[in-house]
Amino acid sequence: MSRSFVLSLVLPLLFLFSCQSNPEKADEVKRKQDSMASCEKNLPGRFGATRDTSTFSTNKVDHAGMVYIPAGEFNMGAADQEGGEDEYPQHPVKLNSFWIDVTEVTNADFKRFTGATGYVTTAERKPDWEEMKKQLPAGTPKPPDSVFVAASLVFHQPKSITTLNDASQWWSWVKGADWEHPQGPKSNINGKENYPVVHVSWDDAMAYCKWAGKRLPTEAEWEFAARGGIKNALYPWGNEAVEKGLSKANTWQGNFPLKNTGKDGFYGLVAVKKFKPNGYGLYDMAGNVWEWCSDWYRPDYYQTLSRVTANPQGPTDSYDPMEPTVPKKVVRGGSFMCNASYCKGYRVTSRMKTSTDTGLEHTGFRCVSSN
Ligand SMILES: [Ca+2]
Ligand SMILES: [Ca+2]
Repeated sequence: MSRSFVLSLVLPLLFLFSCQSNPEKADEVKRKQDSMASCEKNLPGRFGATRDTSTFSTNKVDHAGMVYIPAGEFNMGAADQEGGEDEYPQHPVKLNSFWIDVTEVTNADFKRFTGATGYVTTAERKPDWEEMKKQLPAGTPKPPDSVFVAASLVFHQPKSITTLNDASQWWSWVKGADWEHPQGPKSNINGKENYPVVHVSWDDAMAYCKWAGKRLPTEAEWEFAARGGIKNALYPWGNEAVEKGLSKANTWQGNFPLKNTGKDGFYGLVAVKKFKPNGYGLYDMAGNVWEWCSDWYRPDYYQTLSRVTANPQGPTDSYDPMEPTVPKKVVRGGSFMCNASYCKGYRVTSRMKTSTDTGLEHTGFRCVSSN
């Protein structure tokens, strides 16, 4: 069964918006409205059940490859006018100290994990209709069995598009795509040991963190770390626009998604540590891959935090107005596909959300530990 069938099956059930941005003021209003949705909204999730990891042995955390972030207080959320509605209001947050991985978790890291545990990722398993039903309107008929194949979402650069509001024009549901085959069954990760692992669902990331004796960062920890100790900057490196001066992050240059000039040196994913780290010594907090956080996503969460909040854990439930039936977790930092004309995910305050069972070619993670 073709991927287009799967997409045509699922996509019409959902709303099609984008987080397109535009420097023109008239479009800015629309951008802010659209930013309530996500850059990858309306794409099919994996609809898989969470895997039982209770039998995993948990390692003692190894601080090699991590940095210590001292306890502190900061203003979380956007102070400028460029953010999506979910980035406001800015509010004071106080955090305990923690350790965080210097880089995104790499393929080599993830291979050690699967080798030790035999873990099979969500993308490598067939979707489960019983789980899928929960995310679809009542009465949706069961698709043919041929739809239920192990697959994941792969980016392809289209020759033309009709609108930026339909992400299915550049995302394909590819049978056999997974972390070891990022573009499909004929691709591999040979020589890409230091690339960030991708096609990992939130469940996969949680399983890895558990095995490593670590955990996923809260959204607040992630933002605090991304800011690199600079007060109220827009990006991990400060306030200079990503396009100005030396390349600062692996993003997209040119007219997304039709043309990527590769001015930053890289068209797609790249090995970690190719750009200068931020003030805490953290690499790729902007760009390369989006990074899973532990928090559920709600666009109104910041509105509930008016006073100084200590160690916020996110809302108790998820709500994405664009896809109310689909539970979603926060992802942060943007990816190699982010561009000012479409989605400034590399802003330190930019929030995006993805369903917990979805793997994508541009989404990975890094871990933290409290001690
Ligand atoms: Ca790039
Ligand atoms: Ca990143």
